[in-house]
Amino acid sequence: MAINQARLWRRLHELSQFGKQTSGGVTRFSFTKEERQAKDLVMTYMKEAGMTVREDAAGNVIGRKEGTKEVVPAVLIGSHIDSVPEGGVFDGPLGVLAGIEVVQAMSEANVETVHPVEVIAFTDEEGSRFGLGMIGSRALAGTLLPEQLQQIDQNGITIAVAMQEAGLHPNEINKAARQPETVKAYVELHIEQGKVLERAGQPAGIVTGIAGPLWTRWTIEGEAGHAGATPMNQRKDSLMTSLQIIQYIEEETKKYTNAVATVGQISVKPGGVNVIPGETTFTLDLRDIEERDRDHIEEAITSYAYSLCADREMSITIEELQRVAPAPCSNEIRAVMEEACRELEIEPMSLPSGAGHDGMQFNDFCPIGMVFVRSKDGISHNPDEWSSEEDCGTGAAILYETVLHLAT
Ligand code: HGY
Ligand code: MN
Ligand code: MN
Ligand code: MN
Repeated sequence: MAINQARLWRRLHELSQFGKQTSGGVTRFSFTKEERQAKDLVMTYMKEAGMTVREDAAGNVIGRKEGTKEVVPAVLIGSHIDSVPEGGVFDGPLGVLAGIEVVQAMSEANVETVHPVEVIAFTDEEGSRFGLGMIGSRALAGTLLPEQLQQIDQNGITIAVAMQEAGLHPNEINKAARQPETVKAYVELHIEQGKVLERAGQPAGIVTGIAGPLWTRWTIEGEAGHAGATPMNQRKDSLMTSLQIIQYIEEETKKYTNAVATVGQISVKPGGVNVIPGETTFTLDLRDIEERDRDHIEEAITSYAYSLCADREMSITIEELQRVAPAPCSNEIRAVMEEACRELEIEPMSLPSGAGHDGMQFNDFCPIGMVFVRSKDGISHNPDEWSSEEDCGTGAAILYETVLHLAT
């Protein structure tokens, strides 16, 4: 196998040092010192793989290996190196480092491709800091809206200011946009982050489509009051009302096979033990492979929430943070990946992705394909996230065969 599995494994753990927490998890948000250090190390690896390296106007780190033909579209291999808070070692970096490994293995085997091959570490795929994910892939695909750069982090810093502080020029971010004719295909290797492959005893699988995330922030405003002196029927308790809404969200979502709903953040004001919460804010991450099912759930929970707040004389605002359409993977690339699996004597297995990925931004831009490798106990976004060295090597080998086929 052309892939140097040990080198891939070593680099995965070298990269994880930046943002490493005492828990063993990784916290590496976009436009921070630790992300800069991680980007610099990725650039070093890209150079070792013989690629020319640049950073575009969105902060995407891009390595490029030329093809034998000049003006032909490139095959892009991408993923991300930013993380969630206390995330794992593999979510994102596996895809970037496996892409570099594919190119390095080709160079070392003197394999030439007709099409150029590019490896991209996209800026801020997770959205952990600003609530807007996939900033780098949106910029490259030309789907980023200028007003989205005004989204703020928990300290009130906008994406634009954070970019400036990182030495980037947000008002020039449109320069990161690529023309569709310069891209032949986009492929990504990623950990599954679920239990499907593990339960099937499969090291790797081929993604059929990517569920679309809808992120919203809900603010319920009631009335702060004395916890002891206010009878239950005279309260405007924003937290109790929020909990009713959240309960309804769970019940409604469970009616749909592939739908998932997560309230990841919640906060109350003023936050005193003996004070009825006057204001409650929570986030909702709602996803489905089928956009119309996600829409049905959104309609149902929104109308329920508005009528409950009206009954209780409370106000409610729902702010949309990001709405990404579900993305189907290309049948042609899936067939290439299935062939690659067979060449590696792996029974091809297909599965949907509940997690979002940068490839979604290329939905209307170019054909996309994704390979998953098995996640131990399905754990991810957690310090215990784990995939074996062998499975990472297998995923990289499938990626190698796929890129070789697409770029030749
Ligand atoms: O949220 C997600 O699905 C991905 O981890 N960004
Ligand atoms: Mn993730
Ligand atoms: Mn990821
Ligand atoms: Mn991804």
